[in-house]
Amino acid sequence: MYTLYWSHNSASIAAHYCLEEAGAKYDAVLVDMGKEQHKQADFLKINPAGKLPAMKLPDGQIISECAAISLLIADRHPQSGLAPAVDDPARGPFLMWLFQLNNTLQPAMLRFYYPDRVTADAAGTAAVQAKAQEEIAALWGRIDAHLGKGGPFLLGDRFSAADPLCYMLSTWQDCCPDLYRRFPNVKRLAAAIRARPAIARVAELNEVGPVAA
Ligand SMILES: N[C@@H](CCC(=O)N[C@@H](CS)C(=O)NCC(=O)O)C(=O)O
Repeated sequence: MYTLYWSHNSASIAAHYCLEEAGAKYDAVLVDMGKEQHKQADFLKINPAGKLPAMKLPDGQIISECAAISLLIADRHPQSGLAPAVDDPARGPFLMWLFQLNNTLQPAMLRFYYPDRVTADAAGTAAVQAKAQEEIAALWGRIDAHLGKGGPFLLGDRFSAADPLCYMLSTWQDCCPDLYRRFPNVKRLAAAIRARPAIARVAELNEVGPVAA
């Protein structure tokens, strides 16, 4: 049994989607970011970084980082088809998308949401956000162009654990207003993911406000 520590509309959603898609047995423990519970002593014992998601494995180990959790679930539940096998030609593109989303797009988003962590100049946060928005739009533009060549998923017609991560990030639109109008192939991916029954179950639990897809 896994234990996922989650909060509404946070980076826990992608891991949550993968658990549900895999049909894994898990408990979901709400750590309400709206109430700053992720900075309180109880949760800091689980993840000293005070960030979500975190997941306890059946052997008691705790792991964080939504892409790492997603990949671990995929590897431990191969019947779910969430990840191409290590010798599958699709494994390389799969890893590339998973890492690019987590390592390039998401950090640009975090610069937008936490600009005061990037500059010591309180007057400089608006410029940090403007630059982050530029980068985020350029990254979505490249993802959209890739999806336009095939899709609806990042690996073409093959769903993988990279797609829920992409969908999750596409719902964070404060940093990229009007994303689905500007990037219609991302919108198509979002609609295809949101239509999956396992995703819908988790999305309904997570969504605290309207999320367009
Ligand atoms: N790279 C990490 C990012 C985790 C992250 O920044 N999560 C946000 C919620 S979306 C958080 O916990 N923020 C609180 C903070 O940074 O203080 C991941 O993918 O899991």
